[in-house]
Amino acid sequence: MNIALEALKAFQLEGAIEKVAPFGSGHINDTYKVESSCGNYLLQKVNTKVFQNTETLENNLNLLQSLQSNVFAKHITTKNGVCFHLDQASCWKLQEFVLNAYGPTTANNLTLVEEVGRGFGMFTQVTSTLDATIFDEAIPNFHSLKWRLEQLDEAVSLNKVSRVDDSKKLIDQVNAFSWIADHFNKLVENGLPLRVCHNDTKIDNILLTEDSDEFRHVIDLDTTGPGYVLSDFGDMMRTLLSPTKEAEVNESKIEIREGYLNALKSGYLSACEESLSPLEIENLEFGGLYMTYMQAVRFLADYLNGDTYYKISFPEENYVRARNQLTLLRLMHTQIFNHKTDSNW
Ligand code: GN1
Ligand code: MG
Repeated sequence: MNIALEALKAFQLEGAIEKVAPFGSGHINDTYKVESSCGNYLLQKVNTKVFQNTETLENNLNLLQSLQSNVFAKHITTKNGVCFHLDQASCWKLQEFVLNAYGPTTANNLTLVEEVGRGFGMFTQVTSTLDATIFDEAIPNFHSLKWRLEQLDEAVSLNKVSRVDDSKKLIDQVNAFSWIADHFNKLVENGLPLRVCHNDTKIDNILLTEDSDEFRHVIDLDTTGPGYVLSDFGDMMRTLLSPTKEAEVNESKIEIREGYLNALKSGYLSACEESLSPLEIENLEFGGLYMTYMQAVRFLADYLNGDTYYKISFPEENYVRARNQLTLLRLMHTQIFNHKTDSNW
């Protein structure tokens, strides 16, 4: 905790620090809740093995803040007037801890799903005035499925920790869905626009008001940058349609719940329909396949590489996560797409 206390000294905080404690369940960064005599904050230690270019993080966050929108939680700047503080070993940022708000981890009713959709829809709407090309990718190729598939191929051929034989079933399932990448490329060729995306719209990255579940802020903005609407709508489908968490050990609990997709879509479009093109609106649901597939590929590659990227809490966690994404993908494909797509799908 000492490193966190030390880092806090760099920020423009007035009150005396009373308590600093680990908070949340992100897979990449370390988060702490800070209680002080003049308010509470969230301090984040950014994983600089993953986010190697902190200048890009600073520029992208400044671009978002130039919108002066309360769709985003307020960040506290350092005494030097920047958002990110670099010390010898780490990179830190501080934001206000929003009172009477909570971050959902699963969605258990349609009203909540609609509200999460509306919140991320507001993000799409408010950022639609910005030119996506003035943002840099915080992590190069972050949502390039082509690159993610190449990474998986490499992990299979290197077989660093001898897990390939036991993962054959999942590798075959990934190969059977490779048409998703081709279909995505066709959409881009047909004019799917590049826009500013959050690029990590999983349910955990939104704050809602306690009791009323009303949208407060979109959080975890580090991956914001150029992208396609399929990413942001698709990651919500991936994390909202089933009641299960990513590492659910009981695969049979994964399901696509009745009415959830409609609620999500209606909440999302209520906030941003006017800024989307017809091609984007027609293909929102394909985003669910695209993102769930990409996440399966990423978890599986990490498992085969020996768990070097995502935090794990039990040895086979990345395998279980990849298996679950593939199960969810199959359910989406049969239940959402079979009645509305041609036989090539
Ligand atoms: C990571 O940091 P966190 O837990 O919000 C990951 C996302 C994945 C997600 C899967 C920088 O998000 O891309 O979709 O895990 N972030 C990064 O839960 O890789
Ligand atoms: Mg994140």
